[in-house]
Amino acid sequence: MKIAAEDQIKKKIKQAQDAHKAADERQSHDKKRTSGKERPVFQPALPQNHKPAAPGEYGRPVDVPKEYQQLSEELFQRNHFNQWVSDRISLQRTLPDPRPEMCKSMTYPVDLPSTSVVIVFYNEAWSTLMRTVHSVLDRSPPDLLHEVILVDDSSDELHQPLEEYVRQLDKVRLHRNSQREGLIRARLRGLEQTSAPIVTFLDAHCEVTIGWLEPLLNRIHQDRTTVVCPEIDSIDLNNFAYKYGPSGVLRGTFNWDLSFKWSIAPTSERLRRTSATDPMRSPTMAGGLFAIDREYFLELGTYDRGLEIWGAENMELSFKVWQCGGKLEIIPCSHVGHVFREVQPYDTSVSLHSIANKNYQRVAEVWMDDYKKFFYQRHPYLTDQSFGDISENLKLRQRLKCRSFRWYLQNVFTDVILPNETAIATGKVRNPISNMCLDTFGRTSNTFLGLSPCNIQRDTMLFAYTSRKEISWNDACLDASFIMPGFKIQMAECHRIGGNQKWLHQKKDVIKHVHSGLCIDRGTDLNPVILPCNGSLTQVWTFDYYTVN
Ligand code: LR7
Ligand code: MN
Repeated sequence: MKIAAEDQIKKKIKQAQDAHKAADERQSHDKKRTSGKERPVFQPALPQNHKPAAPGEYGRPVDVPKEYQQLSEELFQRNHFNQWVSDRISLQRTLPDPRPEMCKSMTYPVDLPSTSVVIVFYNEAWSTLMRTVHSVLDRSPPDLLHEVILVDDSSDELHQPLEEYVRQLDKVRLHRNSQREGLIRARLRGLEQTSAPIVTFLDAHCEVTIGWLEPLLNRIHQDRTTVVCPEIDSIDLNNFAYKYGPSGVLRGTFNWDLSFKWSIAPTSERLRRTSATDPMRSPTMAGGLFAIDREYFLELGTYDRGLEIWGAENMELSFKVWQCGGKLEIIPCSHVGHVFREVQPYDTSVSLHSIANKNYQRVAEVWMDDYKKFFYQRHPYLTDQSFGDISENLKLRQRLKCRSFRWYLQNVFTDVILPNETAIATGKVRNPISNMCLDTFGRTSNTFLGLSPCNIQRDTMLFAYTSRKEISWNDACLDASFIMPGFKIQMAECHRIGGNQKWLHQKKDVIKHVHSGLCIDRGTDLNPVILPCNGSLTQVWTFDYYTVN
């Protein structure tokens, strides 16, 4: 998750928390609306041999003793989470109940449709994978869980005992891909083998919590064109603590490079919802954790099969669902934990970065109409890259009579901030004499701007110089609020009023801070600074692309 404007988010979370508490109290006085045949939420039994003091129980963090630190660090490199810790924790550990109070007394129709759960995995650690499976088996009402389909996307290690282990688990089946398909087509392989009316997808390092399933299925039962996501909590990648915040605060949006982003729901959405248990409409989904009516998914053409390995299928499905008449929601009464990794551990022949970018490009081309120009502004070097054949996708969009991207922005992602219509220059910002380039390192909120060698390929090095005379990276702008020579430049949320974020620049020339008249200098370490303009080559900068010369 982006750490942008963290303080602001925390403040807003607090406000929303208070509002929800008040709503909860109001509602609990209301009469509960139950229609004859209703079921309470399924109460899982404690596992046999449950040891309350064992490591990780109740979602507690697990520390690594000194003597195992080195081993645990080695294992960390394999999965990019602390496998040593995961291996210490029971596959059936207990968890806290992260739901809003009101969810606990909810009841659901007895005749909810059942679901198949599909979990795809590639080189996942055994303990995290199996903890995902056991949490599903233990915490789903037996009559609503039809089956669990595991799809091994041709992992390097076979987890040999997996077949045997799975055989003794009721309802669980294993399919092994003979070659690596990537998570998108692997999910479709899983889908082919499901037979329940609803399909629920999970990543292979999740833990579901009490009551997670009923509200998801119920919502689809009410309206089959609703695609639903649980609230996603965090399983700490270092100590496997189960962490959660308030529900119903964040929803999914995107950056213009099409990466997923959590955003505070706008006031309109908060007002539309009258209870803490009400579903929240979400412009996008994170991707890995959702339930969908099986037939409806097929009607939507499932995923674009041209998407490789990892990335963009979440945007594709989000745009498709909204634009083609469906809805996407986050259900506050359903909570699932996920191990958020900081990097993807996959070895691929070409960089994962370029694979994902091609995926994003396909999605932009099919769904975003003219707005794809904003995507290309963030990825100027993709303009002349091929993205394969998308004619089938375009036909599908026509056949389903899907609405425009403009409609989606006006009706769904209503709080979107469009980048400035005119970017004067885009791409990396290079200081030719040193061949160092500006780099945000993904940090956007009151942190220093950095520098990296220009030969590195990273989205965090792609800026736009706009007609507003801002130099921006997503919603963050170069900012010089301490205007003393030698001060480092900061990244701060773009405030759109010029001032300390206004810069003058021409091709192969200085970048001059309008307010102070100082120039960006590459400085002497890895942070550019502002200095009096002195004609030095350390103050010359050039963007990759200029729209006007
Ligand atoms: O080649 C592969 N084959 C696979 O089967 C690569 C991956 N996989 C499996 C992998 O083992 C895992 O179970 O696919 C699953 C997802 O891969 P992750 O865990 O590396 O993805 P992620 O959690 O980093 O990324 C999010 O975005 C992805 C974009 O393609 C997918 O949609 C992920 O499912 C999605 N994860 C979530 O939504 C969890 C919440 C994260 C947030 C925000
Ligand atoms: Mn994941």
